[in-house]
Order: sequence, then structure tokens, then C-alpha cells
Amino acid sequence: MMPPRHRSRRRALKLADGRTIAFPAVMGILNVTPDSFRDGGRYLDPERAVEHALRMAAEGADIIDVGGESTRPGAREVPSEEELRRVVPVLQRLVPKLDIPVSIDTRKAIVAKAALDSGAAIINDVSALSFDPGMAEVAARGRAAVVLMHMRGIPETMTMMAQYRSVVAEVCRYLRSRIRAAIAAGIPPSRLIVDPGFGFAKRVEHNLALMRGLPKVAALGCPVLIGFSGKALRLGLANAGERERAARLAAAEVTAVMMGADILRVHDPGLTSAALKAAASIAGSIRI
Ligand code: HH2
Repeated sequence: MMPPRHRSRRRALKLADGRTIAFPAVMGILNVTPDSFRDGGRYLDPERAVEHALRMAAEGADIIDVGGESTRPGAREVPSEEELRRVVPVLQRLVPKLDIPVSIDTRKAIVAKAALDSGAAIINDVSALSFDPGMAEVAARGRAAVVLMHMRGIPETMTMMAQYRSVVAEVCRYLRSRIRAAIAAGIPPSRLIVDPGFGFAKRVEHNLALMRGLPKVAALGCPVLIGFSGKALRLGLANAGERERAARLAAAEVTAVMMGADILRVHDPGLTSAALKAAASIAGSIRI
């Protein structure tokens, strides 16, 4: 394992509305979908979805990420009307009840626009603004922070595209080009977040290489978001009981922060924030 990073990094993300998200931050996942990795079908009812989000906030989430389209391997694209029907009622109920920022996990400009109009502050786009040509403008006009994630192909086809000579270098090259495109579209660099996209057109060895390469991803100069949840198989965490998986996941998350991650996208914010707090109290000055 590489030594922890001591050089100074941005310690917070400032949103256009003046709020700041201090790092390391925990992003709680709210999947309003029938077919997601873990919560598929559980939170289709907006009241239940809101309840779950409020619970995640109480347990330590710093951001809630609302998604209405599954992006697991093989998942089909959801028509925008359906995605809107899933997420807008949730956002409209949730945002007024939360004092932490909400992000919208979508590749579609029309969904992002509706989400920003309903109070979301961050666009989490797994296609890094490349799926929908209108997305960059929506983000720029809406003064949203934007997560640019690396993947190849689309969820339906991405597993076939998991071939790299040097996954870390290729992911960094892609993210650099998407940062440039976002800036050219009028999104200030201070509002950009990058994500190497664990499990998106990646095999176990690629995920592990990216984990070790996180300092290089962080060196791109933007805060780094990572998501392990639901992807234990592709981190080499298969064949473990529930308790052991939780322990390994928490260890992976703490390690990721030590290696350069700033925001962890998770299903169980309580577990993650407890692990981060424990690590910080032990490690003291090494910026966890
Ligand atoms: N992973 C998923 C969805 N969105 N966004 C970012 N930035 N990074 C990720 O790693 C990421 C993401 C997939 O995980 P999940 O939401 O658990 O499942 P599903 O896509 O089936 O809803």
C-alpha cells in the first residue's frame, strides 16, 4: 500500500448556494428504481424513499444521491419520462426536509434540469457529460457541481469493454479530457468532481489497480468520488458472509480515503461514517 498522502488537498467542495461539503464526505445512495444492485424496488414509493434518505442523513450522510435509472452491468436505458416520474416526486418532498445537499444520478439533461429545479445541487453523471449533448449546458446554467465518472460504452455493453493496457493512465487521460470539456462548456473547475468508476467496464484487477492508483486520480486536481457499494464482487470481496463483507467494505473505504478519495458513495452511511471517524481518531493528523 502506498503511504498516506500528506500534501495539501482541497478539504471541501463549495456549492453555488454557499454551502460547503467537508471532506471526507459520505454520499448516501437512494435508488428509486425497480432493478438496482441493492435497493431495487424498495423505495419506489416516494414516502418510503424520503424516510430512507432522512434515516441516512441522521446516520451520517453528507449528501444524498437520488437515482432513477440503474446503471449496473446489463441494465437497460430508462425512458426520460419514466426516470422523471420516479425521481421528481421524491426530490420535491425530500429537499425541503433535508439540510444536506442532494445530488441527482442521471445521464439525461431533462432529468438533471428537473432535479436542479427541485433543489438538487449536484449532478452525478456516470457518462461524464457525454451521453446527452444538453447536459453540460444544464449543469453550467444551473450552477451545479458535477461528478464526471469514467466508464466505457453503456451499462448494457460495458463489461465487454473492460480491456486496458494501463487502466490508471487510461482512466486519468479520459477524466482529464472530460474536465477540459466541462470547463469549455462553462462549468468552473471548482465545481468538478472526478470518479474512476469502480465496476464500470472494469474487472477485479482493474478495480484494484485503480484503488492503488487513487493518488494519480487525485492529482488531476478535483475532489475524487468513489463508489464500491453493490460491487463487492468486483473488488475481490466475493465469497464472504455478511459480517465479513461489511468489515472488508469499511476497510476498503477507509483505505480509499487514505489513498486520495474525498467522497464515498455508499448504501450504509452509518457504517462508513463510523469507520471514518474511528480511523480519524486513530490516525490524527493524516487527513482522514
Ligand atoms: N455506481 C452506481 C451508480 N452510480 N455514480 C458514481 N459517481 N459512481 C459510482 O460508482 C456509481 C454511480 C451503481 O451502483 P448502485 O447505485 O448501487 O446500483 P444501480 O446502478 O443498480 O442503481
